Amino acid sequence: MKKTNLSDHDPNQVPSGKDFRIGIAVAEWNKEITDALAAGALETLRRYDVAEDNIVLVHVPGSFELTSGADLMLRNDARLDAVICIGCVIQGETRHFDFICEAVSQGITNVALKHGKPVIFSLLTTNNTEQAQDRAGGKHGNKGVEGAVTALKMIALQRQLENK
Ligand code: RBF
Repeated sequence: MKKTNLSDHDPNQVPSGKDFRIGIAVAEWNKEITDALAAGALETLRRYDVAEDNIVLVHVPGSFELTSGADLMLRNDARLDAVICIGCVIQGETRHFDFICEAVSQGITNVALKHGKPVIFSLLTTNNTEQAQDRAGGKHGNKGVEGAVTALKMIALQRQLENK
């Protein structure tokens, strides 16, 4: 499976992550998909110079836990500049899909505002597995790559605005 779609972003527009420290929270539900998204994010952080020691990856059971996972990471590691939340919610026959998607999108927003740091929404919300595969290294690229690029851009913006 192709893991990146680098045409999605212009490398010249991506800041170096040389002194950035970035967390990645990965949901274990739909693991084949979330592993591919995480691989895309990791590859991208390394490509833009984030040091191996400055990438902190944890797993949480499901996407619903991404919010508390990100909060725990930021509370316990003051040096983290951002957290990328990776999950995949696939529509089923019951209403769980709506509840999980709503909780995660709202939850991630709250965690970002509470800590004053970027928390990135790399959550696939699809009708079926094929749509998820298409976005996890398939024909629509890899949303993990985009999540990593977004984290780098948001950290750079924060530093620029805070004059660090
Ligand atoms: N977590 C996911 O990351 N993706 C899913 O597609 C998903 N589907 C679920 C369907 C049902 C009916 C339930 C009860 C949970 C599902 N979860 C899914 C797990 C959820 O994110 C969380 O881990 C559990 O609800 C425990 O809080």
